[in-house]
Order: sequence, then C-alpha cells, then structure tokens
Amino acid sequence: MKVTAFGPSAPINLHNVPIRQGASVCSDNWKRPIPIRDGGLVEITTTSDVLGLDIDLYLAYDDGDGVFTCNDVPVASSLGVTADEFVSLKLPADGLYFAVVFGYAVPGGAADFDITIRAIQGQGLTIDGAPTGALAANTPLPFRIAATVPYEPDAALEGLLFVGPRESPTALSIPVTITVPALDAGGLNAQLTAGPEGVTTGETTMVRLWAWNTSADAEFVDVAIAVPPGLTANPGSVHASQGHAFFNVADRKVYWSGMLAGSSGLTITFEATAATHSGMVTVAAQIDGLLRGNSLRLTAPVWVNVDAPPRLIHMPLVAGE
Ligand SMILES: [Ca+2]
Ligand SMILES: [Ca+2]
Repeated sequence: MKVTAFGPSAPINLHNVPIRQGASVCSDNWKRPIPIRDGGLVEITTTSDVLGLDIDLYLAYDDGDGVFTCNDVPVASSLGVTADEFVSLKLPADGLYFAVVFGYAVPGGAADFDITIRAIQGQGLTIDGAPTGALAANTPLPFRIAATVPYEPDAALEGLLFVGPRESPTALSIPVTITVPALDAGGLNAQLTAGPEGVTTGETTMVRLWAWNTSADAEFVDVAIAVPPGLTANPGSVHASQGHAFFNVADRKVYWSGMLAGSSGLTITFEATAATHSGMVTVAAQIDGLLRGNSLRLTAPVWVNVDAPPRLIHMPLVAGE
C-alpha cells in the first residue's frame, strides 16, 4: 500500500469569460496555459447561464513551442450539446497543457461562460505515518497531513491523496482542502531591558526580554538576542517563561522559537557578565512574527567600566509666590 500526495494548489475560477461563435477550434478559441510539474490531477469544468449556448472543452498537451496550435496533442475533450463540460486527467505528465474552449453554437454570436481549472500539483503536502505494506481488513489507517502555505487570509487550496497498492496507486483518491484562516490583525509588542545599566569587570547585568502577542490568534515567533562583545552571557542562566531558550556560543545569541498563543506573553531572561572592555555596548533583540510578517528590533545599552551618562529627569516646575 502506498500513499502519494499532491498539492497544495489554488483552483482558478473565472466568471463571465467572453466567447464568440467559432468556425474552427484551431483558430477560434479561448485558451489558458496550465503548466504542470509533479501533477496529481488536472480537472476542468465549464458552465454558463446563457440559454442555448453550446461550448466545447479540450485539454491539449503542448508540442514544445509554448503556444497552442492544432499540432498539440489533445489529451481529453468534452463535447456535449450544452455549455456544461468536464475533463479530468489523473497523474498528468510534466509539461505545458492548454485548456481550450470553442464556441460551437453561440446564440447571437457572443456569450459568456464560467470555467474552473483545478491543477493539483507539487510536493508541498507531507504525510506523516503513512501506512505501508499489507493492510488488515476493517482496520482504520490514521496518518497526518501537513502543508506549509503562504499567509493569504481565506485562501482555499486543494490537495489530493492517492492511496493504493503498487500495481494500482490511484485506486483510491482522497481530496484535501486547506482553508487559510483569517488571523486577527494585531501584532507583537516587546520590551528589552538590561539592569543594572552600568557594570564593571566581573559584575553581572540581567537582560530581560518581554514579548506580547497582541492578537487574539496564535503567532509563530522567532527571537534572537545578540550579546555584544564586552559582555559574556552565562548559558546556564538563560530562562524562558515557556518553551526553551538557549545561548549559541558560536554567534553569541540567545534564541527562542515557538508558538505564542493569542493575547499571551513570553519572558526571556539571562545574566551577562562584564568583560574587560570599556565603553557603552548594546544588547539587541530581533523578534519576528512569522505568520503575519511582523518584526521588532529593540536595543538596550549597558555601560561597561564607564559611568552611565546622567539621565535627564523632567520635573514639573511649580512656581512659588
Ligand atoms: Ca504548441
Ligand atoms: Ca458543448
């Protein structure tokens, strides 16, 4: 038994496509190229609400010149007496196809039709725990399907699974629909501090990053906090309020990755010890929200072996009598 997966692919739905009365399908037609790579299924449906309209549908495979002519190989056709036509091709070979529509009998010479093109292709669906080998009768076969898709709210994508023995791998086909949820807008909020701000060699300062998901929906977050020369992070002190943060000695960064639930926060803390450097150094944090594409960059200064400059504190002036 074998499971083969295709997709995810977005179906193409075109409405009110103009069509004219044709004389020859080779010269008078509406056409659309369909490039296929790792294809599972090409399926095309036409319809129209124009009374008496008769269009016909062809699926052709390009001869290599990239344009549709009658030299191209017809691989499927649907020639009923109405505008309702349907062609389907399982496991299409890689290459360029054309959906071709011909106005066979167009009342008044011009009309319009609707067409749906489902070209389910690609290897973007991964299957985890697919059944292999012989199957016992009357036994469920649980497995997981995953896909990584761009964040386009409300987009509907299609996949297809073929399940069957090796001699007949398409014996059973299982459609898969992926609907991309519209995530609540909102984004990330964060704050980075290091305290105390002034340290001398051997003293430690506590770096603290606080990040908050202001959306009602979860966000996948990547955090990287760069520790500047002049400070040495203590790897054993790295702590995250959820998940796991760690210090990577090679690039001197503290990393955290994970899903931050809606309206929830994350705190990462670690100690950094002052080296022999003199001057101001800057701890820098980069926080990326991967689902919505939000990015924050924050810095916190630390003065090593030098005095921190005085802070200007604004006090309200009270005029006396
Ligand atoms: Ca051609
Ligand atoms: Ca027809």
